[in-house]
Amino acid sequence: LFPVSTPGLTQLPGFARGEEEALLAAVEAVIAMAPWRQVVTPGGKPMSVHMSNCGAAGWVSDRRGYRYSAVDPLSERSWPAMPGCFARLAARAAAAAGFAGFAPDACLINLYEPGARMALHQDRDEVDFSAPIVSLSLGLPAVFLWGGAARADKAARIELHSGDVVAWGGAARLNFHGVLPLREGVHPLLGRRRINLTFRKAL
Ligand code: MD5
Ligand code: FE
Repeated sequence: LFPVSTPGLTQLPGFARGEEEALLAAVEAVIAMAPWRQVVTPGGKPMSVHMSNCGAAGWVSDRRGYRYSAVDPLSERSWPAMPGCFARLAARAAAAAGFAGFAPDACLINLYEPGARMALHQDRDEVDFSAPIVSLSLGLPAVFLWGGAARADKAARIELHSGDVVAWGGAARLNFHGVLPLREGVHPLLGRRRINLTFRKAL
């Protein structure tokens, strides 16, 4: 495990350290309104990660496909508003990574318990690929797979810890990436969980 810098990928280790408790409280407030759910892929398989969203749009998946929706299919109401501490952190991190003026309109919240993983994929459901994506990790550490423009490109492994932020855009915006199965562990604040927030400009 080693830090990598690829064109378009910036790691900001510990960028949110010290804010984790406040950020977690904001996550829990969102989850009280839009609870965790396990979505199915268009192929019909449930993902091992549990998800929710906040902001003007949320990422959803079902038998019909992947897309952003202004409405939570569980409640049939708008997603919870993006907490101010999320939007501010995302904008500060994006600016530090060279993407000034980033204003996310969607935040996908992923919950990993030991064994949960995310297969190699591209994030391509957003309308405008010129905006970066900013990711915040909370809780148990995870090994992130950072691939290239083609699925077959060899992926680097990056360990992400609680409070780490990663931003990617430009030439790397459509790179393949994934998360290895979460290892067993207990985090002082989150217990047996990892929560990952990805801030996006979806619309
Ligand atoms: C996660 N989430 O940790 C992962 C990785 C997703 C998703 O991929 O679509 O919800 S977000 C961390 C990340 C770091 C650096 C680059 C990229 C993603 N990327 O190229 O997309 O729950
Ligand atoms: Fe992704």
